[in-house]
Amino acid sequence: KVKPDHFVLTENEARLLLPEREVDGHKGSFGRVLMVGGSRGMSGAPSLGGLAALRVGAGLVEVAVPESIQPLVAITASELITSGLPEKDGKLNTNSDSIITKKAERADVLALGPGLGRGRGIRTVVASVIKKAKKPVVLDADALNEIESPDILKESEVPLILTPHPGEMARLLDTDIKGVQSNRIKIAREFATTYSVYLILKGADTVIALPDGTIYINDTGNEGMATAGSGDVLTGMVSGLIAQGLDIQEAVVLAPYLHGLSGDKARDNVTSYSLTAGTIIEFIAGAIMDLT
Ligand code: NPW
Ligand code: AMP
Ligand code: MG
Repeated sequence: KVKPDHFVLTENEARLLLPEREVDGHKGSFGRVLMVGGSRGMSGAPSLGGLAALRVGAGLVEVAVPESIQPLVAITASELITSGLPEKDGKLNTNSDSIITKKAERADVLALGPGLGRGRGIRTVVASVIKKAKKPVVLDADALNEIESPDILKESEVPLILTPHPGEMARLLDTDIKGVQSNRIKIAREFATTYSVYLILKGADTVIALPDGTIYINDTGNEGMATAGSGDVLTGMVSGLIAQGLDIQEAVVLAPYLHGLSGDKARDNVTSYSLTAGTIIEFIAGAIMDLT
């Protein structure tokens, strides 16, 4: 019997994966997300991620950003808890790593990357958090761009979830985008198995690779989602599902499905032209309603 090359999550399977809501649950039972990102000029990214985590059902989200932009993030939404981290020139400085790992101990999952910006300081922080984290870590955006060598992923004691777009994947592998796009499944599978990580390789037909080499391809979503901040929303969604106690292999398959379905509902309401990351967040509720 030939083993299938990949799986595609069906609507019924997605329905079964949605985390249960205990009727007597409190915000602690629905999980806590620590979203770390942001830099001067990119305060929106971690805020979008944090709001998306709340919309998939996380009980509590703390968004930790460079201290000078904390007030900016706080006014984006009163539902978000915010905190300031030590910074240099509007980006996290190297002293922030120990504060991040300490804060993460009180959370169920840490998301690192949206809007972080780039530079040597960020590189040091990312490496240190990967080595010291005691909770699952979702790595996205500039946290991926500042991984000096993927070998450091092997030093982690916790599950790592990576959510690169093709540009970030190409940087991680020191190759070009064409090379990534021409062989998405093979590249995703090799990376996930070599480094024992969960990999979500984004783009039309997002490829999800589990550490054992199993592949899912996501068939929800549309071109309207090629819009600033769309990936930051996915980071929040996967983190919010992990915080609620979903197995990581379930969360990495369900999050892209729900993200795409939310994007499809957003398109049906505002067109693929006018779709923005904020609209995807608005339609997470409609996507969940379809599954409940
Ligand atoms: P090209 O050149 O466009 O064809 P970067 P970023 C490529 C934050 N944000 N298929 C792309 O290709 C993020 O969180 C903040 C093929 C280009 O080469 C990050 O921290 C926002 N190629 C930071 O900005 C809202 C693809 O990748 C490269 C591809 C930088 O993130 C916006 C671009 O990658 C944003 O999220 C695809 N599907 N997708 C805010 N409001 O605060 C991407 N590429 O240089 O890492 O830039 O993704 O914008
Ligand atoms: P990022 O580039 O990090 O903002 O992520 C973009 C998000 O939008 C990812 O989740 C992509 O899978 C999704 N996306 C981008 N372009 C398309 C497309 N043409 N069809 C479906 N999803 C897309
Ligand atoms: Mg992104």
